Amino acid sequence: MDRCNVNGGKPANTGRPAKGQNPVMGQNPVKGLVIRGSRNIFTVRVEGGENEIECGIKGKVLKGVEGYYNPLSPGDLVEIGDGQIIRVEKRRNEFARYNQKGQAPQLLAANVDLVVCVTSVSSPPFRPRFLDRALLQADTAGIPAAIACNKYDLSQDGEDPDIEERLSDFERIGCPVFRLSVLSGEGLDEFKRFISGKFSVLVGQSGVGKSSLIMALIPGLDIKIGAVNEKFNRGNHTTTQGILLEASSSGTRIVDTPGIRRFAPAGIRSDDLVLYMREFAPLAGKCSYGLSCSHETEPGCKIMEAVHAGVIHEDRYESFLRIRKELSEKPDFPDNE
Ligand SMILES: Nc1nc2c(ncn2[C@@H]2O[C@H](COP(=O)(O)OP(=O)(O)OP(=O)(O)O)[C@@H](O)[C@H]2O)c(=O)[nH]1
Ligand SMILES: [Mg+2]
Repeated sequence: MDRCNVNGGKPANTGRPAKGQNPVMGQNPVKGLVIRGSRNIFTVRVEGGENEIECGIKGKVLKGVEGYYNPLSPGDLVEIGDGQIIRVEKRRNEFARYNQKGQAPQLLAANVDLVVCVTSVSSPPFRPRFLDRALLQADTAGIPAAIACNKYDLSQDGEDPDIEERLSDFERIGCPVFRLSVLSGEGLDEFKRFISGKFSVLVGQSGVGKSSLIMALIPGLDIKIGAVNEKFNRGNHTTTQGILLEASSSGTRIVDTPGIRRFAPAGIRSDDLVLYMREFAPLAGKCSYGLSCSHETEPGCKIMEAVHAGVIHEDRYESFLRIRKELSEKPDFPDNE
C-alpha cells in the first residue's frame, strides 16, 4: 500500500488532508502523531510541523499492537518510512472500549493525560451508571479521570437533587466534576483551565455535547454537531470516528470520540472488580471471609458495612453488582453491550 497524501501546511484541525507532494517518500523515517484513522488508513501529523499525511501500515501488521480491533488510535506516536507506518512507539497508556461488532477491545486514544467522562443533566438524560463504567475503565487503564456534566441551561427548575447527589459523590471519591453549559457558557472557563496543556479524551453517550464542548474550547474548528432525536431523547451518533484536535496556542489536545451507547468494561476478572472501583479497593480483603467474600450476604463484609455507613454510595454498590455479573458471564470478553 503506498497511499500517502499531504495537506501542505493546512491547519490540522479538520483532519482532512489535501493531496500534494509527499515529503516523506524516499527519505529517512520521520516521526508523527496519529490524528485519526480507520482500520487501515491513518492521518498522521509529521513531527515538527503541520503537515498531515495519510498512510497505511507497512505489511498491515505492527509489532506490539496485537489484540485490538483497530491497530492505532489518535495519540499514537509512529514512525513513517517510504510513506508507510513502520513502527509504533510503546504506549504510556491505552484507553479502550469493548467493540461488540468486532469482538475485541477498540482503542479510543493512546498516551493521554486525562479521560473526561461527558454527560448531560437532560436531553439525553443523566446516566450515572455510564459514568460508573467509564470511570472504572479509566481507573483500570491507570489514567486520571474527570466528569463534565453539560446542558445545565436545561435544568430550569433549579438543580435536580438526584443528579447533584451523584455528582457530589463522584467528587467525594476523588473525581473532579465540572458543571457546564456549552450553550450559556456556564463553567466553561474553569473547565478550560483544568484541561489546558493536557492531552484529554472525551467519552460519553451520543448527544451529550462532546463535539460542541470541543468547539467551544478550541475556536475555529469545523467539526460536526448533531441534534438530539426528540422522540427517543438521545443523540444521532454524529461523530463517527475519533479525532485528535489541538489548540496550538495552549498546547491543549483533545480526542473527540463517537458516542458510546453503553460503556462496557473490559479486561477485568469479575473477582478482581473490587480492586478497581476506587472507594471499594481500600476495603478489599478486609472482610471476615477475606478475598473470598461475595460482598452480598456474608457477616463481617466491609463493603456492605461501608454501604450502610454511606462510605460507598448504594448506587455505586448496585453498579458494582451489575458489572461484576456481566464480567462473570463473559470471562473472555468481559463486556456484553
Ligand atoms: N441545551 C443545550 N444543548 C447543547 C449543549 N451542548 C450541546 N448541545 C446540543 O446537543 C446536541 C448534540 O451535540 P453534539 O456536540 O453533536 O453531541 P456529541 O456528544 O458530540 O454527539 P455524538 O457525536 O453523536 O456522540 C446538539 O444539538 C447541540 O447543539 C448545551 O450546553 N445546552
Ligand atoms: Mg460528536
